[in-house]
Amino acid sequence: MKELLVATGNKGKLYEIRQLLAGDVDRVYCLADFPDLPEVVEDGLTFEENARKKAFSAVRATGLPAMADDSGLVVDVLGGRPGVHSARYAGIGASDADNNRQLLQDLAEFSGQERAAFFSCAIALCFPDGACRTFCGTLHGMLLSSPRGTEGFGYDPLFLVPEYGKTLAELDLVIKNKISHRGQAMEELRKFLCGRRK
Ligand code: ITT
Repeated sequence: MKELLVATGNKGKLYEIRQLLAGDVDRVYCLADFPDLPEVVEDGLTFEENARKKAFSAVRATGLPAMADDSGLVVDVLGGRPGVHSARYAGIGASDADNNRQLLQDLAEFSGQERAAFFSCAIALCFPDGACRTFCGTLHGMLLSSPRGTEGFGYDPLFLVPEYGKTLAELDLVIKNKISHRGQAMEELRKFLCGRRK
């Protein structure tokens, strides 16, 4: 693919997506290249809905093909929260540290299997002609009661991947990108791009 706008304001996501796109797109643009794009209200009920909203808004404003990622953490014992509200769990403008603190507080009374959770990611790839495809991925794990590790972003320091005995913030990005919700969705997207080239 010649050019693609990655429509995310989240630096952690952008870094991961750039690594995952390496070699598949000649020119990757990001939102910093288009400072005047309109804000998107993320009021969809699903990750997929929000991803499409963000990607289409970027396509309309720039005329470029665009992809957007909507993702979050889903915790059964919290009724699926923070879910689509993961970025603002502790309130509008909350930092990753604020959200992690909120999560630990809400999970304080739960232990063992009750602390199971999964990350979910939907990536929408939309084109100026109105075509749009979405790709999804999930990663299951357990939530710790204190943070571990310094890599990654968001809830990574609390999210233990049992197969590795490490949190996502303790894993190398190469491994995170191989197993993560985002990595899986991007793998599907790359297969789609590969199919279009044939
Ligand atoms: P954009 O909408 O601009 O892409 P955002 O951070 O607002 O950025 P989302 O609405 O999709 O994005 O919220 C995703 C939140 O879910 C993110 O802020 C993290 O708190 C969490 N999250 C998603 N993927 C994650 C990952 O791989 N590791 C840790 N936390 C993650």
